[in-house]
Formats: sequence, structure tokens, C-alpha cells
Amino acid sequence: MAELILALDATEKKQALKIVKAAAPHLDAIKLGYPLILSCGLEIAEEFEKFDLPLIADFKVADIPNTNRLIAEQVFDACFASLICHGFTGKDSVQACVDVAADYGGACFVVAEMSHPGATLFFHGGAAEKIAEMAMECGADGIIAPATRPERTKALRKIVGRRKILSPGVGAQGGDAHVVAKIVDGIIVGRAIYEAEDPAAAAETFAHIRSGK
Ligand code: OMP
Repeated sequence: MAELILALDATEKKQALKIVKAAAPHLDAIKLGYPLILSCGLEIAEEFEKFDLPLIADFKVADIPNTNRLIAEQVFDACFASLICHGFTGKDSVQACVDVAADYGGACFVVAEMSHPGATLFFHGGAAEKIAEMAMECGADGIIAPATRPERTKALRKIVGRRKILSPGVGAQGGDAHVVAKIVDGIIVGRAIYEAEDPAAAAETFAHIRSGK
């Protein structure tokens, strides 16, 4: 059983709200990132409060510790429940995000391996495993690992144990929800829902992963 997280990368506020209004009954969380927030501002987060779904800020934060801290504080001040940061920046940078999340009672997820084809160049060869180990040492709540490579996500599960794995790459990137839902705690789905003619119906097609059937 896994949660369904909508990656809301629509860039138009009215459209974004319409999609969430329709799909909300079938969702467990909403992930907002650069496309929507650069278009509408961080304050758009307030507009989603009425849906009573946790908000994940996907800024893939990847800077020095002090800058990471400043970014994380902005995110949690804006009432997000979780933050996604990169792990390749190293332990001190990740720790800054994890510490701010903890101060606010929020969660921090660290990208261990990305889902797109080009990600293998730098994330393979031991890097993803190292990042996952470091994320655990920092006390992160979990990692991001690819639905497009379930065998890799399975390997990373051995490192993170019961901590959470959120997995993007289902649908538009070719990942199979059936396969990956058995390995992870949440699947992240964007275009397959927000670009669908009927986003509610599209979200409902993932009901099986939420019910475990
Ligand atoms: P779709 O490919 O449209 O389903 O969207 C996937 C979402 O997950 C987008 O918001 C991506 O930015 C995000 N994502 C990945 O696709 N791959 C990753 O490795 C990491 C993320 C992420 O951190 O969410």
C-alpha cells in the first residue's frame, strides 16, 4: 500500500486549483515545485489549505548549509509539511534542511537517485547508496528514489529500512505503479493526472495502490 502524491506542475493558478479540487478525494498529498511557485509565488500554498492535504515543497534544495537553512525556513513558514532537498551537496547541507524540518515539526526527504535516463551518469556507481546512507545518518524522514528503476529503489530500501521512500516516474516517465507501490511509501504522479482530460478519473486509476489491491 502506498500513498498517491500529485506533482502539481501546472503553471496557471486557476487550472492548478481546478485540478486539485477534482482530484483531491483520490490524493494523499500534493507536491508543489518551481513550475507553479515561480509562476504564482510561495503564497499559493495558502490556496491549497482548504483541501486539507499535506503539501510537499519540491525545491530540490542544493546549496551551502546556511542558504539551505534560509530556504527551508521560508518553506515551513509557508505551511508546507515537507521539503525535498538534494543529497549530493553533502552532509552539512542536508543536515541544515533536516534540522529546520525538525524544528517546525515537518519532514525532509533527500533525493538519493533521480528518475530520468540521464541520472545514471552521476547517481550510479555507488553515489545513490552513499546519499541514502548519509540521509539516514542526518535523520532525514526518507528519500526520493526512481519508479523508473524499481530494482534500484529496492536496493535503496535495504539502506533506508522503514524510513520512507517517495517515488516519482510513474506514468509519463514510464514507471509502473503496480510494481513500485510494493516497494515504496508514496508514488509521485504528475502529468498522468494534471494533463489528463479528467484529472479526477486519472487519479482514481491509482486507487489500487492506495488500497493495496
Ligand atoms: P511526471 O513525470 O509528470 O509524473 O512528474 C514527476 C514529478 O516528480 C515532477 O514534479 C518531477 O520534478 C519530480 N521528480 C522526478 O520526476 N524525478 C526525480 O528524480 C525527482 C523528482 C522529485 O523530487 O519529485
